[in-house]
Amino acid sequence: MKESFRWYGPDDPVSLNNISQIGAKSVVSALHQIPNGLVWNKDDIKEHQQIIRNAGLDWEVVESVPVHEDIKQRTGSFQTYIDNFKATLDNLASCGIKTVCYNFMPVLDWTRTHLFYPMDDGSLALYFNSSALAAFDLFILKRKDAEREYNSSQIQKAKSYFKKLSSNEIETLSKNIISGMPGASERYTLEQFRSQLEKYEFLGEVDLQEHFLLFLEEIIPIAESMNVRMCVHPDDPPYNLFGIPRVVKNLQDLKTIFHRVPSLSNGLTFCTGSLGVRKENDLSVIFQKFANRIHFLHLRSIQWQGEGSFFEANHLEGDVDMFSVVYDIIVEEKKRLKQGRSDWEIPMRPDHGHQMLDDLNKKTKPGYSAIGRLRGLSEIRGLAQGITKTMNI
Ligand code: DNO
Repeated sequence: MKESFRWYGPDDPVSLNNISQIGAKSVVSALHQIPNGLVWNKDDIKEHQQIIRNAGLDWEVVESVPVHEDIKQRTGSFQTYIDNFKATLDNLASCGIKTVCYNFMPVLDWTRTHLFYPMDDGSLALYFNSSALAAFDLFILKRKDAEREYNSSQIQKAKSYFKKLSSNEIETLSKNIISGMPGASERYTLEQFRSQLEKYEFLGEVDLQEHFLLFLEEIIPIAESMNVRMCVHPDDPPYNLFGIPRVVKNLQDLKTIFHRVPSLSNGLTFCTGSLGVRKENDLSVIFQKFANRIHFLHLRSIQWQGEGSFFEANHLEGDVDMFSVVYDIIVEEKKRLKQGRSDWEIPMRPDHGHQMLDDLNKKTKPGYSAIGRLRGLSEIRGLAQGITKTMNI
């Protein structure tokens, strides 16, 4: 695996020098300052790339080029945004950056309800509590017809959850959900969020999936012609939220996506912490099935809490079998090496980490503090070395 680390740009409290000391070889980054939908021009890309190079690192993967809402809804200026997306890929490729992560989650990118959930050892984790989400949906956002989405026991639990919240907690919960996550390209007020959701009133799962496939049919041939490896990030969490569908959540969704557009440029970001939230998602089966098109790895674990709730566990703990995941990855890399594939070494980043030790006293990006990710990367590095040295293939 090519050990990589996410860097949010010059304002990131975790510096490029920190990343070098952590031992990562390359950087995962994006031009977060450019509004969603606009073309990333070559000068801006080169400037960012140069900053990374000056620190002795490489900008290996883009995470993410955001997909504009108009493309997902196939309304308004969607064609212009698709053309802009293609132009951005072209500019990235001409600067030598050829692995591009993106997602097709409607309205919200990744979602958590709590950003500082205390663990027994005093570190803080990211947490998704389904009753908190329902409480927000039903009693704070007060979305029209929201109660249709939940059964009576879920509504009851949401009600008691909501009753215990102070006004500060209500504010924090709302902020976490609609404008709290690092890397998300959209931030909303309650009002804006409501009206975004309303736009999906007449869009079902089949429609959204078709919009995604049509997008891929346009983008992938261009990517292929430039040797760009696109890798869709699974939905996080991998189920529908707020009554709107998600279409990159399980084996069946992935089969549909890769069946319709089979080019290897149509690839996957294998995110164990996202896919792992659905118990029926067998990570090993998914990995084997799409191994040759996995272009990027997000390694982290989650601990199921029942009814769709989970917290982010330490990388080698929780419900993701990290040993098997890393084993599968190393087998795939050896296979690619034998096949002479130049992309045999798959870029991997330790995804998220607990806020711990000195980082508890710092302002860090939720999930992206240095020490928790350093712990994750180091543990995975050791695991990978152990597996490689004892493997007989
Ligand atoms: C969270 C991330 C997501 C991811 C995008 C990919 O930590 O995994 O923000 O970057 O969803 O497009």
